[in-house]
Amino acid sequence: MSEPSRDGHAAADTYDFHTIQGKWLPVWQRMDPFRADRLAGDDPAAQPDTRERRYLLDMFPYPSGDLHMGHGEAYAFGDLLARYWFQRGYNVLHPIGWDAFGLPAENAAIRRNAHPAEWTYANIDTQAESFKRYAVSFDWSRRLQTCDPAYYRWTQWLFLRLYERGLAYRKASYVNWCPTDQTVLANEQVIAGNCERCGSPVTKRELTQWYFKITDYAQRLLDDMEPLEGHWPERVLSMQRNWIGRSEGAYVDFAVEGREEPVTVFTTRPDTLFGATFFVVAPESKLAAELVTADQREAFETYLEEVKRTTEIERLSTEREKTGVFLGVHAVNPVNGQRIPIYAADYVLADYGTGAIMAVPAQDQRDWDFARRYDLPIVRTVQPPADFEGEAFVGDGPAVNSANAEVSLDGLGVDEAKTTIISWLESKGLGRGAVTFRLRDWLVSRQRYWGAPIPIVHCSTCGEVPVADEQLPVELPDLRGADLSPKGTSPLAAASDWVEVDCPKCGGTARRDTDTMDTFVDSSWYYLRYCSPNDEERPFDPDDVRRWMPVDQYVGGVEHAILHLLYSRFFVKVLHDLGVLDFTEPFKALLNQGQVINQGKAMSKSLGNGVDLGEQLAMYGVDAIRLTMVFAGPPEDDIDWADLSPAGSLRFLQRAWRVAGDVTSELGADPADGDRALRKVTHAVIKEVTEHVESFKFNVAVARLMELVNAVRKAIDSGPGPADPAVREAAEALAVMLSLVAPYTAEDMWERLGHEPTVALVGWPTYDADLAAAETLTAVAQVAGKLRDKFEVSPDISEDELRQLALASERVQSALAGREIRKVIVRAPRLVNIVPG
Ligand code: ANZ
Ligand code: ZN
Repeated sequence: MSEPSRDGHAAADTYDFHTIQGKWLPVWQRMDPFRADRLAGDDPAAQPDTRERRYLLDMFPYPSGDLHMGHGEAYAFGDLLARYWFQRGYNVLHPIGWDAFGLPAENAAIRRNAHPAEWTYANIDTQAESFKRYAVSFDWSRRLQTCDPAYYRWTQWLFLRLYERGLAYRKASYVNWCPTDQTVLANEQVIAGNCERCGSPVTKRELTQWYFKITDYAQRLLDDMEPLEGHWPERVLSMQRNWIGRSEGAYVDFAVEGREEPVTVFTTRPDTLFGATFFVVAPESKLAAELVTADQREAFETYLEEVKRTTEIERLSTEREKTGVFLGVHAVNPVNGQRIPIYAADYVLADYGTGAIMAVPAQDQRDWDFARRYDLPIVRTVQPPADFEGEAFVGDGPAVNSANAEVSLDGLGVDEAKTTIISWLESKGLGRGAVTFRLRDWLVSRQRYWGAPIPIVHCSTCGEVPVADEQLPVELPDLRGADLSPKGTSPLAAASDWVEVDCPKCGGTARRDTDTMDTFVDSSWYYLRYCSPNDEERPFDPDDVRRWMPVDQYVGGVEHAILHLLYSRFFVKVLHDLGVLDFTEPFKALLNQGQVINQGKAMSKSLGNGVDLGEQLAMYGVDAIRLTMVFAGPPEDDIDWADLSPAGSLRFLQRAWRVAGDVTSELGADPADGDRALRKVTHAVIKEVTEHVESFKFNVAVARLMELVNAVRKAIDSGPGPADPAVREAAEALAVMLSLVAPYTAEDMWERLGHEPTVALVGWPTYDADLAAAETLTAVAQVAGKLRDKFEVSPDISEDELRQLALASERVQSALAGREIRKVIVRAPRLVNIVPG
């Protein structure tokens, strides 16, 4: 059945990945082995697949072209885990779909003068073919595309559910605006002050936009992270925490001269109230416009124009010189009655806290800088230590200068001073303890074409009227040939036939909302749709969702650490509150893969260091590329393609494949009769690979497989020979374990070993604990030649380890009785002799 393995292999014994790929891909396609519920009968309700379920979710791709190296890596990891679960006999859900709406499709369509749908679906087809060739274990029957009306119908349905609960609403506000893409952006899409998509500096515009009220869920989004600890990367949890940005403090009311109602500020440091020497409001807030006196109006308006051109990042920077303008009015400090001037300054943001602050220059550096620039008084209310050299002192210390006739904070530490002043303010009705969050409501409307239309009709009589559920989907008008280029208003507005409708309520003339939803809305619930992708009655079947959700393991890039994960968590909580889900977190565990870089840098067109996945696959084959990705390092680390050797991976696969061909024992030969030394290696490797896969040390697992290949090779060539049943045992275990990373090679090995396809479902090899246990022997420790202690040690213990072990022994120490040690003689692995002085 097989040729000898020495030099000069026969042609039939040449490993050729092209042939192997061409041979197995169609076989698998016919077998369709990776369907969820595979063991269910024709009527799954009557005859369900009762195996334990596991849901492995890969972040679904954006169809921006063919798959790239980053995909190659991410899906190699996700597939490794899914295949491991298949081998363990779980009923695995491993679906795939496309996040298919969004700007890139629209921009590409404009460039090519084509319809976004054409570009999108063509890319999806390309990627789907590539995924199949890449042998990812997807359940293809569940494939979805968020731009399909059959999908976005339910995105719209979910919008309406949020709308009914008051969680989707419209408001006018200053919003992030990308001047290049001519669209608003969510805060989450502004990266370091620039548009996430195109990199242009983001400016502000006042617009009426749709929002999801994620702020209602801020505290729960924080609290519910607790069970995720240890299962999500700590860095992702902390990014979420920071983004939500919980602050404890107080609201304090300040009277303003010549104004009826007081102005409230939010402060995290109410203990510093006695040091508030001026007052600042956000320039673009309504309050600023109301407060400014006629004298100061012109200066104020000039300043406001300047501010609108500044990004949020610049505004908050502590480095930047502070600017502002006096508004001509004064506030009154409620604790000491002092008149303090009110400024508008851009370091105060309109949409955080109340958009107004009490400025305490002695304790806050930005206030300090401003006070210096505008020559305002600085009063210390926390005593810094004697050696303090900074300007504003933000540390703890006894309060000073902080007393009035009724309350004194002097001498108290920061925390105690806070509680004291908050109770005093509360008793006087001048303020109250409070918690705020940095998280803003999620701006979901976009003035672009390629997205799910917002299912609302605007009627001059009835106002906002939701489209009835039965009328969904509100399909995108075709707009073929229309001008989609960014104009600042939605291209949908130009489709007058589509826009003009009868009001669902009164029947009068009305207009459809012409905005589309942010694509993050589409991706906030796709993992639910996978559970029952073809349900035509509802977004998902609650029974199916109950069976599969929450996702057991989510795999994807850390670039989604905030937006996508936060939004998905929010959606699940809302749906939980609606009574449709019985859990509150969508993803039990998260694995972030690193990036594939090249020559130390992220791949980019301008650097010319791009590596093309398709070319790599053509050169080395799918298995060698997957193996290279997995072997490169821990999954979270970046991998530098320049440092890796796909050719080396290919050689390893050849060696493994030849081993399978060399086996000459009968199928089913009893391994118990085989060579014990090889069996020990095989079982130890199975044990370790199992542990490494479960703890995501995939690279180490691969290293163990390499060790196993070497051991069988040796056994074939110079050990017990190819007919020994232990050689078959090793080769079979190798094929099964290798199927997680190199499915084609493994399948071909399996056939060479005399089996039927598919190796992917034969079951994970088990190990015999006795065989897997490392061999130990007994080492002795002597003191002055007398036996004092014994240890069980590994045969390859080092001299150093053995010495340490002996010296740490209590018996040895008591035999030494405090005497000095003159000499330690170590003969690893069996003997240590300690000679006292
Ligand atoms: C007085 C004070 C004294 C403050 C002091 C800090 C230190 P976090 O922790 O980020 O929530 N603040 C409030 N609203 C603001 C806004 N709209 N724009 C810019 N800054 C604003 O910070 C809350 C603190 O940031 C508040 O506490 C306020 O300054 C400022 F020694 O009030 B503080
Ligand atoms: Zn109406």
